Amino acid sequence: MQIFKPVGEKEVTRAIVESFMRQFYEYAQSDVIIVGAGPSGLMAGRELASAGVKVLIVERNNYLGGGFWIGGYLMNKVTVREPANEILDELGVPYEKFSLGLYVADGPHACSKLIAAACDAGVKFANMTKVDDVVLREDGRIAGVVINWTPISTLPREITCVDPVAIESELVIDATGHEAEVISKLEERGMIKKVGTGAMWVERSEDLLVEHTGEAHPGLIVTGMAVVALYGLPRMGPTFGAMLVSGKRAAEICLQKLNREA
Ligand code: 48H
Repeated sequence: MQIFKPVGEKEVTRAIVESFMRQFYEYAQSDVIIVGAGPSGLMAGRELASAGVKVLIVERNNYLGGGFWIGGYLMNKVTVREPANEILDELGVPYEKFSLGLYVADGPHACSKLIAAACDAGVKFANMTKVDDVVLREDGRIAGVVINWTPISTLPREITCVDPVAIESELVIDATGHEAEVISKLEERGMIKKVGTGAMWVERSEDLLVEHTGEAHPGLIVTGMAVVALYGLPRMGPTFGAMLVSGKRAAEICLQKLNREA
């Protein structure tokens, strides 16, 4: 019995290499590079790509979704506070009302729907790829990021010393969560000061996060928990509405800067 077409090994290899290289070549110049595929980065990517922007999300892990798979305390239920449930509606994520203004969804369902929405909108991904540094121009503006395969950073220098490569974009979004990794690269050069994540205060944190989402440095927009880490805002624990709303806000700011309509 032969169910499948007689296609051999070299064709499979060529299909992967050719398709990967074509995309990598094309996205070496993107409109917007988003660092981090957590909820804020995915949301920003989905909004931008829906508006016709060429978006690449760079993610150091193999899996996408960041902390959105798990709600808190290793339990896979995620919560959002009103009005972020409207974004769950938009994404087609089912949820239940727990109490006034608080909703609960299944982490895997919410996260996979958000990833699918980003893919459907046209976002491209470079996963297993770590941003190691930024590209800076003479006016201090960020013009791209320096990347390497994630496993390279885990190998001892005696075994490997592989130079990274750089990719360019008009704007970069730092969506790397608590670590605020892109911001940290500027901090290492004395160009910005990261205050560090504040103590938990759910009711204040989410509004403040959305309010502070924006351009932190010329060419660099910051979203999600990276905003909290940069400005020393209170944290919110396992509730994700602000990540989604902040991602949307970051996309709106990018669209204004790129002079495009949503
Ligand atoms: C490539 C990188 C790099 C790098 C990191 O942590 P995330 O889920 O981030 P957010 O901000 O979208 O969501 C935060 C949320 O998950 C959370 O932690 C909350 C709500 N906490 C509240 C609280 O009080 O603690 O995703 C960040 C992504 C991850 O997938 C990382 O692997 C990735 O960024 N990343 N990718 N290069 N240098 N650094």
